[in-house]
Amino acid sequence: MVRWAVTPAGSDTTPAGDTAPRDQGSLVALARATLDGNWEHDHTVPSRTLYPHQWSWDSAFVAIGWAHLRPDRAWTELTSLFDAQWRDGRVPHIVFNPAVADSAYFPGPRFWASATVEGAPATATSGLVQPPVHALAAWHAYRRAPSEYARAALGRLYPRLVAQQRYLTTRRDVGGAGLASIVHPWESGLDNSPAWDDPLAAVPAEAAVLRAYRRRDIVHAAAAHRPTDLDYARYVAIVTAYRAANYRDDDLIDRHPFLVECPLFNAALGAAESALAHIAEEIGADPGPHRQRAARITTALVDRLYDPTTGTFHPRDLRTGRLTPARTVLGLTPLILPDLPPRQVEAILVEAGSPRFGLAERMARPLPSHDRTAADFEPLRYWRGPSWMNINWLVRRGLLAHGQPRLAVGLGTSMVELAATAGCHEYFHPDTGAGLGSPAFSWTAALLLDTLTEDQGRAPC
Ligand code: 2M8
Repeated sequence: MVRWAVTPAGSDTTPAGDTAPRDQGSLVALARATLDGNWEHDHTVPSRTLYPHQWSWDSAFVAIGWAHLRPDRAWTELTSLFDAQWRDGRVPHIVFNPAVADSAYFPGPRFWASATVEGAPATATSGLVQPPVHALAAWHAYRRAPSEYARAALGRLYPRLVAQQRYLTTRRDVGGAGLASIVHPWESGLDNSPAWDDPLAAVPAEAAVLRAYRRRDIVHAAAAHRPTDLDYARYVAIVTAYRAANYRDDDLIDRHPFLVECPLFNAALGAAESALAHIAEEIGADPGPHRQRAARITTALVDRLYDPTTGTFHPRDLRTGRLTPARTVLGLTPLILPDLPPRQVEAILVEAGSPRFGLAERMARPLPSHDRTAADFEPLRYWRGPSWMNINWLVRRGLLAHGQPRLAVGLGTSMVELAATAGCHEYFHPDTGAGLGSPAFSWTAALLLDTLTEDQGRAPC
């Protein structure tokens, strides 16, 4: 069990008025209450207010948390998500709950109009995807709570995970170099990251477009923490272009306004193949092709997205052919690839340990989402500075995979302290640790549980 020094009550890191729990038992209880409160018959909503449907990569992280409390729900969560998989293999980034009003979230099911598209499921969904962390999560959840029931569920999920990979590695290989492209910042999961500023600025749009719609996010969260109206107008313009072509992926290079190879998305793609190799072995399938694909993706990621002059990974904008300049936390995430070459592992450790991110054996706060020293670092605006539990959890897995248990302990301790002090918020002020966004956020609870209850120095599954 992890031991950590909880910040004493009344210290300057305690947000005013917060009644945060202080010991391991009450932290587990808080995480359980958060997940229970967000459970919705066959899935977990990220947040009751801001995100009242099922989100793709949220469900993957959440399944890891359920594996600690109710393994049956871990498998129900992943199964309900994959029940909405499209015929081409894409796993939609949102699965809409028909019992929730269309107006509860923007853009809602009417906007996406998936029912009119051939190959879409009966349930309304978006047409985009999110980072494919599901195989990694399924394997992790299985290792946390193995059973006959879990093995059978894993076996049923396997062909669907394989189909998801096939979609991403074929139809989305727009650059033709073995990496998947994202077609919208929402597909990155780090929607508002400075990494997308340049490619997004090239998308024609006017904030006035939004007069035709009603943003729901700024009803539930401070507008100063969320993307601007102009960003949202561009988000809408990109979806409108993709939807007009029935979410098809052929000829994207000739017609789509946003096409980027993202380091996190592709690191997840490669790590998924490594996880699928483990799953295949467990259920009696052939792990060989997964291992080969994992190696190919890692090589392509290093060739295409590693910049030796900055010593970190950057997204590549396929519209210009250039790497985007911002040094965001995305650059650290290829560490989750088990076969990342030592040179890039070392470079990531240097970048992570620099004042930009502050990774250390003893660290006050987890990694921020953007370079702390950058002029456009914004500690309150989502994905432009605040700390997030899921990204820290992924980097921590990478540290364990690459033989850095002491750094993993430092990072894990800072993650647990953050939630022990502020609660299960969506994200956190990277300096004060104050909770931001939704106050009862599912993946924060799930990954807090996972970090809290594991032996921090142990090698990863
Ligand atoms: C955020 O994204 C949605 C759009 O998908 C939004 O801003 O409305 C992101 O943080 C994303 O990574 C996350 O999956 C989603 C739900 O938690 O919220």
